[in-house]
Amino acid sequence: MKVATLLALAFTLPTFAQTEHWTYSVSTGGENVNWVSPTSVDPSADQFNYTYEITYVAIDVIFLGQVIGPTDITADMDPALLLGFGSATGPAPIVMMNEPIAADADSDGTIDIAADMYMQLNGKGFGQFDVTNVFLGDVMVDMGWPLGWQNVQLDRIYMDGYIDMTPIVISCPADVNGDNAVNVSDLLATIGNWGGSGDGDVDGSGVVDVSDLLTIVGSWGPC
Ligand SMILES: [Ca+2]
Ligand SMILES: [Ca+2]
Ligand SMILES: [Ca+2]
Repeated sequence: MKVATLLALAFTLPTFAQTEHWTYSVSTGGENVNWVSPTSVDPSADQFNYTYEITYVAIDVIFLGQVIGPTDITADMDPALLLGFGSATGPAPIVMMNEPIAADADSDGTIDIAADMYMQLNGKGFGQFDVTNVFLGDVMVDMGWPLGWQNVQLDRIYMDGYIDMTPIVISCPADVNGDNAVNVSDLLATIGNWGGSGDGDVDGSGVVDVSDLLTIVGSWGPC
């Protein structure tokens, strides 16, 4: 048991590639947005962990022929739309967001703003943010004293944000200690952590048990 414990301490976790942090700053006056990240990650990774956030939303409006803005409306947005995270099985493409939006911000019974928001890691490993079918209508806004509430035309919407993407490569899950071979060391490690979680849980079921042992035996040899 003591040997197995020592081995367990020496084990390495699956290879976590570096997280790519991609920032974007896009806007649309009705035209499509097709943003693509400047760098890519390995599209063949086994798993992708991601976080995306839209950190800033602002609008320009037209009132009496003048463009007014941008006005920050981030705080008025649905937080569930602005922030998302998850984990998806590779290979890419994976879809992070697929949201058709249609809002009646001034509650007058007509849609003021609509768009299809689509965020993915594309098949080549690049982050992609597409905003299509953009509709900018008119909306009642409080222009402040002395103008008060006025009907204005939405002219442009701005969105800034980021995507964090971490590709995870598990080249040989039964290789518990990461030495590129499945052998007795991996077997001992698994037995040493029997009934536990983490090291030796090669099938990712959350517990180290006989199915992990069978997987190791079935993957015996070099990776
Ligand atoms: Ca409306
Ligand atoms: Ca090994
Ligand atoms: Ca297991």
